[in-house]
Amino acid sequence: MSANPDEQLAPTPLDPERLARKFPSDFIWGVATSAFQIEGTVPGDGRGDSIWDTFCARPSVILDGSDGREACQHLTRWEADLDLIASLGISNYRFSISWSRVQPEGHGAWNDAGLAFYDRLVDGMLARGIQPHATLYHWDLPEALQQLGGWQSRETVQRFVDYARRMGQLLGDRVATIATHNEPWVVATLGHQQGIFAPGLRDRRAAMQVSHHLLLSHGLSLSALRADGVPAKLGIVLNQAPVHPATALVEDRVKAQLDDGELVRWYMDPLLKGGYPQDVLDHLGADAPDVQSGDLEAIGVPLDFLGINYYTRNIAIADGTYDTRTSGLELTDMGWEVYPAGLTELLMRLQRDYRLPPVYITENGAAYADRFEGGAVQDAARVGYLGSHIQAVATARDAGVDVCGYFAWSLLDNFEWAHGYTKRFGIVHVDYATQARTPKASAFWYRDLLKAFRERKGGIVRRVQNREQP
Ligand code: GCO
Repeated sequence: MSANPDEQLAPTPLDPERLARKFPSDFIWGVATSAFQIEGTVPGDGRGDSIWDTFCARPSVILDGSDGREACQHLTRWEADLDLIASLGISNYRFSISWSRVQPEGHGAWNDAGLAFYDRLVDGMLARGIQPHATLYHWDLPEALQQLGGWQSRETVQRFVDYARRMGQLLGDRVATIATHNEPWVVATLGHQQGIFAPGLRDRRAAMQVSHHLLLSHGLSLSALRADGVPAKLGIVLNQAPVHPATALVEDRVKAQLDDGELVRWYMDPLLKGGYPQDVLDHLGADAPDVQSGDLEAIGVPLDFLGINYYTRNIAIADGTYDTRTSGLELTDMGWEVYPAGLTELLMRLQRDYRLPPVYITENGAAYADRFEGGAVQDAARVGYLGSHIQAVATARDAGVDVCGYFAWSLLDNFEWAHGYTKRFGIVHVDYATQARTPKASAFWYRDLLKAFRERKGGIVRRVQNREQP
């Protein structure tokens, strides 16, 4: 039940004032980016290559043949970018650390210039009243570690723990949260099984071993950071979606169950239930990962928070592929269905099936073919997307799910992985020729929402009692 029953009669999710009142006063609003997608490089910055540099150099894997060398030049423009965040009234910023920038080979020597960059970045946020939320691994493994076997090798797990501890030492007392990994499913499945993301392997056995090593490195580094006394809240970020069968046919329903197992339960079960799902293990057979004794205990260490990235629902079809254009739903420029109800559905299902820690929506957003006209970008579709998904979060909260934060993806248009610079997810437009930043209408709408949130009266004060907030 909403505190203001009349609101349920007039659901206009785009009205900032009405929407703002649906959230408690301690709700966290932010915006997100990742290192490889925005930072770029400058000669002499000391950053080592990551697997994404190597991958981009392969012919035909990136849609526009681009790479991360320029990106948004955030490395040199970070102060103006933080000013921009502050000017929009956004008080939380989720960023990721490039491992090969701080430790070029992924083991051994540290790069002082890289350490100093994140040190200043975090201080720069705090000076502007922005809470930092760090992600340690957003897909950019140091290439030197890939040469030694990458995430297929158990050695990489220990390298990651060492890296995590160094970052804990450097930033752990100033950042609000530290997420170990961003979307391990993407790293394992798109990177090692489908081969469309770095490092570009097509080997299911490798992918599943990688998924286990990612989870193990999460658990071990989380325990190490805790033992080191790092005060930041510690967690992990998973990409999740409800999986719907394309038809009522039994084969599509069976496929949906398996897809859910691979996407959701494969990660949630070891983190929160102590083991991998049996149906997926059975399906994998000999491709199931080697799990050593003690691994599952290490992975299941309690989380301070769970980050969920949600973009769209998934459709399972036993034969062939699902064409989103047949759905009749509005599509984003990625061809993804706009399906906000899926976020509520997902959250309620997770709440039912797991003992959840506090949840943040760590990414949610949409690419549109924005037009820069008359010095502005009128991205009404993105406003609609964000508004309807924020409403979906409010609905899940009303149903009792402890969602305590929301981060829009993304602050800036940026390097969208295999799509290069052809897809624009930003609430701020980037002109790559000049690097000029122009807030889109969605940025102003988000600013207005946050302003209404800060100034609102008569909203819900606090639903979830007796819990420390990060
Ligand atoms: C993600 C990614 C982002 C993507 C976004 C849009 O974590 O999925 O973190 O890097 O840009 O999802 O595809």
